[in-house]
Amino acid sequence: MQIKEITPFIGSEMTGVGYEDFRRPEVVEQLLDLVHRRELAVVRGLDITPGQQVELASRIGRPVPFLMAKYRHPEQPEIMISSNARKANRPVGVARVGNFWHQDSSYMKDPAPFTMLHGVQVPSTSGHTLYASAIDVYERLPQEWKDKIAGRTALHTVTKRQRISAEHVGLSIAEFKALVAEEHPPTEHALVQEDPYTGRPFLYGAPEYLDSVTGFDANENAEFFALLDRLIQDPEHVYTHRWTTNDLVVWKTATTYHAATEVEPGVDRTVHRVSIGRDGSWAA
Ligand SMILES: O=C(O)CCC(=O)C(=O)O
Ligand SMILES: [Fe+2]
Repeated sequence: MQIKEITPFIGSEMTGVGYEDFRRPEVVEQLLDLVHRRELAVVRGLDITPGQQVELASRIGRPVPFLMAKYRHPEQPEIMISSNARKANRPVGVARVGNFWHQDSSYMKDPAPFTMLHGVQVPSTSGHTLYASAIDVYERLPQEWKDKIAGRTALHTVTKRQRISAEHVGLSIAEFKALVAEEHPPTEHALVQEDPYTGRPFLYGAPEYLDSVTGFDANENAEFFALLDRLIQDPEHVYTHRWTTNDLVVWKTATTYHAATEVEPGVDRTVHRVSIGRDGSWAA
C-alpha cells in the first residue's frame, strides 16, 4: 500500500489497497486518520459492489439513507445515485448534485460528518470535483477579518439553492420561498470552529449556503462573501479531482469546501454517494 499527499493544503491518496484489506480494522483506521488529518482521502482503483461500499461506510459511521426514495440505489437504500444518465428516458439518479461551492448540508443543524463517493462511470475530461480546505481558507483570511468575525455566528440557508420541482407547480415565487423556509428553517452555526481531531480552526460557511453573518450589515455581508469566494476558489489552493473508474473519495463535510463541475454534453457520469452519520464509536 502507498500513501501520498496530493497537495500541501488538502488530500491524501491511497493506492494498492483492495476491499479485502479494508476488512482489517487498522486499514479502516488508517483511512479515517487520513480523512481527519488531510480533510479528504482518495483510494484509487477500489473495485467494490454497492453492498461493499455500504459495508465500508458502516465501519466509518452510520450510513444515512437518502431522503428521496426514488433516487436510492434499488438494492442499497443508503446509496444515493448521483447521475446525469437516463434509462428508458427516465433519470437514473439525481443530476447536478453540488455544482456550486459548499460544505455538505451546512444548512442543517447537525450535518453528517463524512461523505463518500464511489466513481462508477466517470469521464476523464469533465465532471471533475474541486476541493478546498476550510482550515486553509481560515488561515488565509486577513487578520482584520479574523478579528471582525471572531466569536460570531452565521445563518445558513438552503433557499439560494433550492430548485423548483413538481411539488411546487402552481406556487407563486413568494409561496415557494415560504415553503422552503418552513421545510428548512435557517440554521445558526459558529463561523469559526475548531476541528475536534486536529484542534485546528476552520471557517464554517460557504456563501451559497449563507444568509448572513450575525451582526453584519448588508455591505459587510457582501464584502465578506466576496472575500470568501475569492479565498475558496483561489486556483493555487484548489485541488481538482480528476476521476478515474473505481475511485473512492471520502471527505470531512465540515472542513471541506467542494464543487462538482459540468459534464460535457452527451457523456454520462454516475457516482454512488453515501452520507455517513455519527455513530457511537466516532462521535466527535
Ligand atoms: O459529484 C460530485 O462531483 C460531488 C457532488 C457533491 O457535492 C456531493 O456529492 O456532495
Ligand atoms: Fe457536496
